[in-house]
Amino acid sequence: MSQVLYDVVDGIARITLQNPPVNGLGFAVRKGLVEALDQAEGDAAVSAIVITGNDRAFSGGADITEFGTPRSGWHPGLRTVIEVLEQASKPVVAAIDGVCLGGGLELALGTHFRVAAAQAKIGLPEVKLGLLPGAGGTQRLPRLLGLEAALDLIVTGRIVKASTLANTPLFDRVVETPVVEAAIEFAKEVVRQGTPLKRVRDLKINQPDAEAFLQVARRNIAAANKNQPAPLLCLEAVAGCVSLPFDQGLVNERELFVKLMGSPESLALRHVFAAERTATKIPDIPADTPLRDIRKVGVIGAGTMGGGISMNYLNVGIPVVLLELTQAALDHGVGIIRRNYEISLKRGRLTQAQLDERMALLSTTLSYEDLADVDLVIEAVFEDMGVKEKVFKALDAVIKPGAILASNTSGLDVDVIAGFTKRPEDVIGLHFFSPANVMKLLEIVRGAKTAKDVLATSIAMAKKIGKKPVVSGICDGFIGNRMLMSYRAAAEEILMGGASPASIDKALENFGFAMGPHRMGDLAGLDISWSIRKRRQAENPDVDLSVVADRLCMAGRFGQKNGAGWYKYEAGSRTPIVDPVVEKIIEDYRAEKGITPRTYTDSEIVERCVYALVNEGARILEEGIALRASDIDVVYLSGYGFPLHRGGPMHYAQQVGLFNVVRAIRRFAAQSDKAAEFWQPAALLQNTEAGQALK
Ligand code: 3H9
Repeated sequence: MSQVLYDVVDGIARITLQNPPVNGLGFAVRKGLVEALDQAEGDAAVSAIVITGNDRAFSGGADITEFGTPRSGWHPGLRTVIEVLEQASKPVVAAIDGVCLGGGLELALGTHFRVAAAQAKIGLPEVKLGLLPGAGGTQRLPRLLGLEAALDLIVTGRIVKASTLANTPLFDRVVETPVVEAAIEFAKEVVRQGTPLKRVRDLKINQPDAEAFLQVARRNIAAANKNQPAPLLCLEAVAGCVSLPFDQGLVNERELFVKLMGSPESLALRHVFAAERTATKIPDIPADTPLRDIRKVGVIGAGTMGGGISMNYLNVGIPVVLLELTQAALDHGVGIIRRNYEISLKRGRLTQAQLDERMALLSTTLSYEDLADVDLVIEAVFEDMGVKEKVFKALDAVIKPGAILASNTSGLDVDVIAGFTKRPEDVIGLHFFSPANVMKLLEIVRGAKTAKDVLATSIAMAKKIGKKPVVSGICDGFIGNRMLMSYRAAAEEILMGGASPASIDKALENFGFAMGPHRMGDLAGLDISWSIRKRRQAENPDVDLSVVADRLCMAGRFGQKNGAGWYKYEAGSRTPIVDPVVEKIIEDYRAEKGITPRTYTDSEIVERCVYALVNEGARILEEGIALRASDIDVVYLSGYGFPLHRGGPMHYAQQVGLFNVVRAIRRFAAQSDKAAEFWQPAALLQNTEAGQALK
């Protein structure tokens, strides 16, 4: 089927892009567009041309799936297409609805006139893929919006509604009516009135203080984007529209685009884009699996987690019934939800009407009976199997058939939990991360008996509430927390070997982690992992789990919450201060174990911690707990602060080379007997041949 349709309506040639899902500008579209333009130019009966897509997409930009393949270089390239339409002798009008992004917007900037639906989504988001607009966007958009507004859109990649740009020269009309009809009417008007063709390249940028403005912007952008080259190169490309003639500005833009296309940062971001979308596809679940209807949600537990979970559903207009054991706990939980919304209100992210609407969707109860009609219930109570048993038995007794019963457990066996009900096929794990209304990751834990439509519905629902879902099998800690345990164990080994908490944190923060493990531990609360370790030790008394962190907890140091953990904190401050008391605890512990401390370089610290993640990730893959290496990357990027520009631990390992990773792991194993088992390289890492992708 042709990806570009051509027909003529009342003397106006209509060229319609038809390349689902989002009219990516792949080779067939580019070629089809030029052929259609040539046809229209050669047809004496055609007086003007309208280019359009559909209500989902005018175009989502260059076809990302072509990147890195020969097709991306096949002629005509996008810049040629844009040149052909800009030079057309007949008026060309873009009729824009749905998304008009990246190369899609650049295409529209090459037309002589633009008519947009008010709801259309406009932007140049290339920067989010580590790129810059490479088909004239950095030269044309500033000529229409001015330097400042254009630079902001290009550097942030922000997507805005066409209605917000209605009074700018970007659009000739912004309409509420069907956009193609409006554009055809507009084209006829242009022909009737003999309106001269407007070529954006001919416009002048009138900004006398441009150099000074760019200088300030350059400093700010460089400071805010230490690990990403794209934002600064976006600025350099835009700067060309002030300092260079149009065609040279295009050449400069092209050179910078090519440079970014080959950068490891862009490779990583493009990997993440694909990984997040692939994670929602489950091999044995067809895309057209009928979903269960979720109109009302129940949440058990009004603590921080239950409150945060509730907000996700309230935010998208789904009523929530919150259940607690006491009225006081309910009042407290509802108070926190309201306060969170009030903070958003103060920051201008929410209107009073939206706040009222969301709070009106929230109801509370002390009785399970009131959950009878919910379609999804999520339990967020204490992590104890006995407590879960009580909750799930109670739910099983009252909830209507066909409802989904979910546990927010962060590590307990979902199959055991499902076994507390007579409907294990309806049970699933929905592991939210704290704060649950903010954090994007949602681990969806598939039990042995979880029904396919329960899983499909959970994934669809996750997307609806703005989460990044990743499906995990059952094991202690699922994907993320299990990897975190290995990461922490590696950090502990370094700590015991002689490094300080602050030096470990610094090395990992320089690598790009949002926070080193000790600062992170203090933020999360050391008592939480202590209680998990105690549970593990009780389950398996032979395992020696004693770690320095236990000593801190025994000394009453639980982290930021009580002003002392790995660091100390002054009242009301979150700034970590190195504490000699902690140094003494560590030194005593090393002495007890007969360890002579040594020094660690930053790169050894990073290698040990990151390769521990990679090794555990590979085991998780081998065991089938994660479906794909890229799923593991999504987990660690969106839930654990792994540096985005490195694409996740598994992507990073492949960039370093699995051979090199395995070699380093073997070196660590050789350094002590105790370490040998921990540092046994996963078979998958050893067996994946050079150059092959981890799957
Ligand atoms: C560029 O334009 C370079 C130029 O400046 C210079 C060139 C010389 N191509 O996100 P969704 C697929 S760089 C191909 O789930 P949503 C996506 O993979 C590009 N496919 O839906 C998914 O496939 P699947 C600049 C694309 O409604 C499906 O569409 N453009 C493209 O939540 C649905 O996607 C961008 O950076 C594409 N360009 O969001 C825009 N885009 O169903 C990137 C999407 O098989 N895209 N797909 O999983 C987006 O931001 C979002 O996908 C969009 C839709 C807002 C469009």
